[in-house]
Amino acid sequence: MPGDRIADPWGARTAYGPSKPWPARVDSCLADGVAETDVEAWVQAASLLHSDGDAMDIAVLDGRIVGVRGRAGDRVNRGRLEPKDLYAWQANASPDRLTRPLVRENGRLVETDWSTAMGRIVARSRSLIDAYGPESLGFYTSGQLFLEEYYTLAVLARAGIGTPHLDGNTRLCTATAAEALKESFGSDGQPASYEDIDDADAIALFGHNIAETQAVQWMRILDRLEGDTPPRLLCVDPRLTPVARRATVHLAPRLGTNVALLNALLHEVIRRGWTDPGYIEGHTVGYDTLCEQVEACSPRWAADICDVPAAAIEEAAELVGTADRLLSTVLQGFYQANQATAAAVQVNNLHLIRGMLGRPGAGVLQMNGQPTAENTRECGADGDLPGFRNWQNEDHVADLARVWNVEPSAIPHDGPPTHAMEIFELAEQGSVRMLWISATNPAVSLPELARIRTILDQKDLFLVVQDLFLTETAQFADVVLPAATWGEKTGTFTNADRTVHLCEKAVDPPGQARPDLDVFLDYAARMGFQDKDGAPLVHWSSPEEAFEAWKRCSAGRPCDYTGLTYAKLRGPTGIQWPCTDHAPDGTDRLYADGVDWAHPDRCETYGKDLVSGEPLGEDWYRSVNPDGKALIRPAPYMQPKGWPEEEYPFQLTTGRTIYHFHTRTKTGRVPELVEAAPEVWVEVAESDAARLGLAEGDLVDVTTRCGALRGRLRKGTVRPGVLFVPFHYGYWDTPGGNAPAAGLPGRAANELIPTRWDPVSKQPQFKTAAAALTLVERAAAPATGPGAADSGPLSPRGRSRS
Ligand SMILES: Nc1nc2c(c(=O)[nH]1)N[C@H]1C(S)=C(S)[C@@H](COP(=O)(O)OP(=O)(O)OC[C@H]3O[C@@H](n4cnc5c(=O)[nH]c(N)nc54)[C@H](O)[C@@H]3O)O[C@H]1N2
Ligand SMILES: Nc1nc2c(c(=O)[nH]1)N[C@H]1C(S)=C(S)[C@@H](COP(=O)(O)OP(=O)(O)OC[C@H]3O[C@@H](n4cnc5c(=O)[nH]c(N)nc54)[C@H](O)[C@@H]3O)O[C@H]1N2
Ligand SMILES: [Mo]
Repeated sequence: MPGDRIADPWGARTAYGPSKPWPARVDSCLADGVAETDVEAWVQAASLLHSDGDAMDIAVLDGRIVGVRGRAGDRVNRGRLEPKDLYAWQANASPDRLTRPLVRENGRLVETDWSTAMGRIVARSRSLIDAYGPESLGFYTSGQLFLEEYYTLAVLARAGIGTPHLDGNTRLCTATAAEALKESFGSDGQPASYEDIDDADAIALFGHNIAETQAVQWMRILDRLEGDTPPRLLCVDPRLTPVARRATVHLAPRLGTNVALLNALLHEVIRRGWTDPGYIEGHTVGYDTLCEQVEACSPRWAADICDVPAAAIEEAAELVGTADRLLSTVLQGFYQANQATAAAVQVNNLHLIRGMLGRPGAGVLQMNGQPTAENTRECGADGDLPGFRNWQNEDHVADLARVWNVEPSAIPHDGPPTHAMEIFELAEQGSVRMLWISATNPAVSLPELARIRTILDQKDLFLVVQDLFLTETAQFADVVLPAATWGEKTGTFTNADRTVHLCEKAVDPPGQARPDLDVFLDYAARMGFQDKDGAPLVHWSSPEEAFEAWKRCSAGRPCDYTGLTYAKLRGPTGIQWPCTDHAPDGTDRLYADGVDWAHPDRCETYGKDLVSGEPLGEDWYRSVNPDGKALIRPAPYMQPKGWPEEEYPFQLTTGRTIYHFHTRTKTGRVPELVEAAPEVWVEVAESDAARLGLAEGDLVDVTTRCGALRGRLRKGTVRPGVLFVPFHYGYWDTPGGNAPAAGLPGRAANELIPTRWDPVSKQPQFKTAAAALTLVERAAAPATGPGAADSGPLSPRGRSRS
């Protein structure tokens, strides 16, 4: 095992100066008693526990996974791994993996064989399509499968069945990243590169706790901070995160006021003349409307709304306004908060008016969260059409129909794609009658869990769940399909800076578990989906063939994969798309010479109103942006719903710790990670705790209009008036536990979160609810914690936090 990477998650520094290559450092972790020389094979892979795409090799001995080692040559991590990567491979061998399909008989789930399980799904699909049409079927997938799997699912759902009800949990995760990119640049596609960290002289992190959520890129920032001419850091986060502790300027705004803050930053940048008039003139439209919008948004105006000193806002404006090479990153503190898309777009505006795009160190990363969320989006498993095609542009639909050899009318495109929150609503209302959930655990991760349980529990909803474990969600299923996972199947995926990695099969899956691709292929074959000439619609049978099929679909699109092959991806490093004959080594940055994909004939969307979310239409788009430049899209600040009130005086927010991934189906089965963060906790400001007479470690209840949660109190990391709860913890007695009984407090943060979403991206607002805090029981002893990651949990093992 490595040095204690629980207490020291980021490991030793390898300092470096600007524009130098980031030195390699190889991290590894092998099972106790196994030496590197014992390992029989090292199999190439990359991490599936965040969007970083850290490249690694899986160590195999006697047909078992016995550890991992970072790949020194890879552009993303140069050998480094973070704590979850180092330890979580152990979860593959959990004794409670699903090894056989299950079907519901007389109310109970019982083991069966694949043919029975798939037979039931096919019979139900056919009878529902006959009786109620294709729209009675819905699919809710993930940001954690492989590209080949999403593409296959998108083809079979859209052109095979013909349902518009297909979305990913990327709706909870990166819907706003995609939408913000579309609104500003006409198309999805990450502009910047991780290598911009090497060159930037200022890095601004907006609602992004990168230290805990993309810990390897934080190592890269830490290495810059320790080297010559370190970059200045701006952190915008209501909590004192590890990022905030290292920031040059930390702004801790009131929750949900991001747009007010950004408008004040834009106001100052314009007022002080820090703009790039040449770039604005040459590459953008809409600058004048922005100037009008932010004219009255002085730092003093925002100071009142955000409860941040005006002088600190001015300092932040100077930091971003005077940088020569500004890199910004945006994540869930924006995407899951009030006015998500409007706020994320203002960060794009900052870069557009400063001309900070497309060159080393200057760029914006509208981040992804999940490892493969980029692929859900580009393959069209997220509601949009594959290859960032515009569903409102008949030429784009016809082009897709050509690739699939179907009639354009076979691809549903007469309305906006159904988003996940709407799919659940349709299931609630009874019009979606079969819901197939793959690689996501909505009974813990969606808002308002009491409601989600009621939806999943409906007798008339035929529920299929494809997972590794009998999760909280799987317990409601009519059919449970046991899936193979990372290390047990082959496929590719793309990280947040467009780097494509190949992840190869290292060992066999347990029992009868099968790769998700095989399950989707089996379904397509049994359903007999055909193209317009009567040939099989899904005409591939292996991951590599699926990849080749996807390449054809991506050809000529922003996410062009035509220059990639599995053989090429077996090289020393992942490769960034677009990768073509013209750019055989991939493309480090998009938009080096202005924007490519915003032309009305090429764009992925004609834009939406940033307040109401209403589509603005082709005529509007053609009139404001006839030449296809980048769009500067202003937005007014709107006060969040769920603002504190007398009965619920706190603002609740939720998020992550470095030690766990999501609903802990993997990390909750790994001793090192469980021990580091065994239980849910509630963070409160020192001053609020003092006012309420609460001490560290006290057992408290958090309540909102939706429900209640019980956990131990932790003091000092959030701004006054805010509560923070990690969302990783599901039912009390996982695995296989029960939901909280009616009226009793649960353990999952989403018991507390109301159903509300951004009108533009439709991403749920997990980060603002009005809440109350009450004492249940005094702590028996002073609390302790691991102390390294400062927003870390209470731990029975750790040092005392003083
Ligand atoms: N260790 C770990 N890493 C992960 C994951 C994981 O589960 N565990 N999940 C991955 C996934 S899918 C995702 S999406 C990413 C998420 O990565 P992040 O977005 O970095 O993580 P979060 O903790 O959800 O939220 C980030 C910050 O938003 C702040 N915040 C809350 N409300 C507001 C607000 O109104 N304004 C501002 N400015 N900030 C606010 C919170 O205090 C929090 O520190 O992480 C990825 N990486
Ligand atoms: N309150 C609150 N709620 C949130 C968030 C928040 O910050 N606060 N964040 C949101 C975000 S950003 C996200 S991304 C979601 C995440 O929410 P979920 O996607 O529901 O969380 P996971 O636990 O990652 O669920 C993935 C499931 O897939 C299974 N799985 C893993 N690998 C495979 C595989 O190869 N095949 C199959 N078939 N199954 C597999 C796992 O066992 C697990 O059950 O949560 C969202 N919910
Ligand atoms: Mo996410």
